[in-house]
Amino acid sequence: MSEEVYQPLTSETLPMRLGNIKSITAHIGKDVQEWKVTEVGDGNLNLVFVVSGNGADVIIKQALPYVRLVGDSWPLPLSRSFFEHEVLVRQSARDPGSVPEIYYFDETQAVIAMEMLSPHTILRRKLIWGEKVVGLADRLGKFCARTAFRGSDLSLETAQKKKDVALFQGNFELMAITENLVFTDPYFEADMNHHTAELEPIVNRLRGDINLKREVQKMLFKFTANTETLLHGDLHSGSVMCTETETKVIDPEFGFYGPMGFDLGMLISNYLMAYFAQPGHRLENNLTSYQDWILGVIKDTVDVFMAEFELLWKTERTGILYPTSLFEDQGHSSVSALRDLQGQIWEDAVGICGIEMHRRVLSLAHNADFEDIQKTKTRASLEARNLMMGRELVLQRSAVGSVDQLVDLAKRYNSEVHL
Ligand code: SR1
Ligand code: MG
Repeated sequence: MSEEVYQPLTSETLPMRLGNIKSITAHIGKDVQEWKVTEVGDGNLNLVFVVSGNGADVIIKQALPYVRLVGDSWPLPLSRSFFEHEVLVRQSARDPGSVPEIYYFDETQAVIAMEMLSPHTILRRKLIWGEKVVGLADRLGKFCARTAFRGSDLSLETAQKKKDVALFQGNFELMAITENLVFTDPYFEADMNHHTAELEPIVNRLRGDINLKREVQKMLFKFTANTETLLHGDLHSGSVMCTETETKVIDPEFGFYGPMGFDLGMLISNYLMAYFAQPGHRLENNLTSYQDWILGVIKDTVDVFMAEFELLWKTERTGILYPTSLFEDQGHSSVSALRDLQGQIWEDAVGICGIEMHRRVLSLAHNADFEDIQKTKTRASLEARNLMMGRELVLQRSAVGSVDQLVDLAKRYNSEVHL
């Protein structure tokens, strides 16, 4: 008996290879002659096909055995597709409706078939175009809180949590990418790094800052050693799809167990980069109001996160941590313990936020928010504000005690000239 081998799909082979899978044809229709297949992947890693037929469209995502952004000189395991599917299942259970519906998964072929989100657009594009999304902060604040809480020892039984941590340690190649590209490469001249030439003086200053490197390493230690909860692992604005009123989270292949503030911090940093980049995308007359809207989204996201986390703390604390048997059942309030934990989550989120602001400008994978600004002098001056605020967030993360302080800092850096 021959073992099935992995083969990348093409637009031509896809109908023949997936045309007899009922959970897919139930959506597209059985007549593969009618299927129209378009490869739309523009991310860093995978093939993504939109398949249309007589029914609804379906997304087929297939992992490649290498990093698409770089080529086959950088191999990457297909198992990331398995982990992506595992995370999607958990996210869907922990925050129903937050992720696309999954129709089919094939581990050997590293294929996930899922709901086509239409007419959704990648959030990063909307932020560049100056479009608003109703309910964005509410949806993602709740998503971060529910997945953080319900994937942690506050909610899970000990065996369930430990087994799941053990399972996800297998996603180590993807964690290694984050360890290098996010936490390490920005702070020295790593091979694949690049940055806008005019930024050189700022880059030298950051890379010469030993305190900064030390504090980033402390955050990396948390990334590697703290298995607090199951995280999305790559929650930037390219991992979110929206209409004017609906928001969904996609692409959790970097899923890992880590600090509860990780997803929240990465999300905020991508809003901040969108905020700082705005002068490169629009004119003075609607610049300020759109920038204010982004800052409002950041504030509301954090407020929603904290409120939802508190609600879950009060209603769903069924795990091994802070059991009600030790607190409420003894007539003891657990509110101060909750506030301690929320403070720690916030501090971690602020630190991660600053680091992500650095890596998207200095490391390998940059953001279109800045990259789409053609005039390099303009781009560099905006990136400089972002880099310097990122530095302050990492170094002063324990002093940035609230989202209001973070928003005030953003306004200050947005008015400063660093280049
Ligand atoms: C080589 S992968 C580069 C980046 O793309 C992904 O979306 C992650 O953010 C990763 O760091
Ligand atoms: Mg991705």
